[in-house]
Amino acid sequence: MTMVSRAVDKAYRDIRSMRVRGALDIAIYAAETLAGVVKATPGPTANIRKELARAGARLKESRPTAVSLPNAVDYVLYLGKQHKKLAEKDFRAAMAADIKAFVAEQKAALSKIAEYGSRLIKSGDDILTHCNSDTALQVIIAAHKQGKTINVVADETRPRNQGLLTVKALKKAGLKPTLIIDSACYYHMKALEIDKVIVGADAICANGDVVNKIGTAQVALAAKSLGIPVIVAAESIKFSPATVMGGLVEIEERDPKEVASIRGVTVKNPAFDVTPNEYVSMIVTEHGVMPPQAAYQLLKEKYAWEWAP
Ligand code: RI2
Repeated sequence: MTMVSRAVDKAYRDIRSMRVRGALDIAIYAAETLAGVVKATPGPTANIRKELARAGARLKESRPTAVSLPNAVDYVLYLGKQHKKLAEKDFRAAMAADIKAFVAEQKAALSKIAEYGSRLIKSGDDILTHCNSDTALQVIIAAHKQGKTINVVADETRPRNQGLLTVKALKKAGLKPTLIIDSACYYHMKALEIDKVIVGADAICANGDVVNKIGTAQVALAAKSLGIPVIVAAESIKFSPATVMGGLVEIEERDPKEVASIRGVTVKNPAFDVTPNEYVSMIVTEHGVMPPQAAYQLLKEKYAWEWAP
């Protein structure tokens, strides 16, 4: 194994094992891994591009659902195509600068979403969140930093209990979160008079349907029945250009052992579900707050490079 393929293999395993997780973080990690490929692969330019394509394909295979991952990889490969006429040294420099700019753009998107999303939160709000979305958390933390009093309820999010990461992060930020079991969502929505549900996303489809951690659709359904708005916080890197062409987002099926191991019992463990757009009140992106039905428009504007000949 070469040094390059060892680094790509490590990134593949880090994402697959969820050592690095969260839709935005895996996109950034993939882009930075590809920057490393550009730096370490011997020239000429055509050879670096060949290695990039190989590494990109491998990284895309690590997890199937969060569309931010293939979007980041495809963008880096597109950059490679844009710079293909450059000689080796210039190619490396241009790619390094462009990938760095891409990563900075993703981080700036997160800050913008925190700013826009925080304006939707009022002092005194009771908020429920599901799983562990850094983007949703940054919205809540930004509102907290503005001095608003917020009560946050996080559900456990079985089977990997990522709600625990959420309450720890909120506690660290100075909030006093409440942890509940997944099946107590509806109960607490009523009992605590939840004002808003705020979640992240792994993929947003062209029609505004939201793919997020398993259980999100149930939470949204319960919220809808109680008239509670569901706010999705997601960078445009999580919008799926493939769905414009009729593609479907693959739902990751994880090891049943994460749930239980009982001889003779079939255990199913899908990691994500699809919340239909009618259960989503709004999506907060770095381009502003929009209804889910505007996803198509954002995709057409933002992903023109995907369809470029
Ligand atoms: P951020 C996560 O997936 C969760 O489903 C979370 O809601 C979503 O990605 C977005 O995460 P996983 O990697 O990018 O935990 O907002 O399976 O952090």
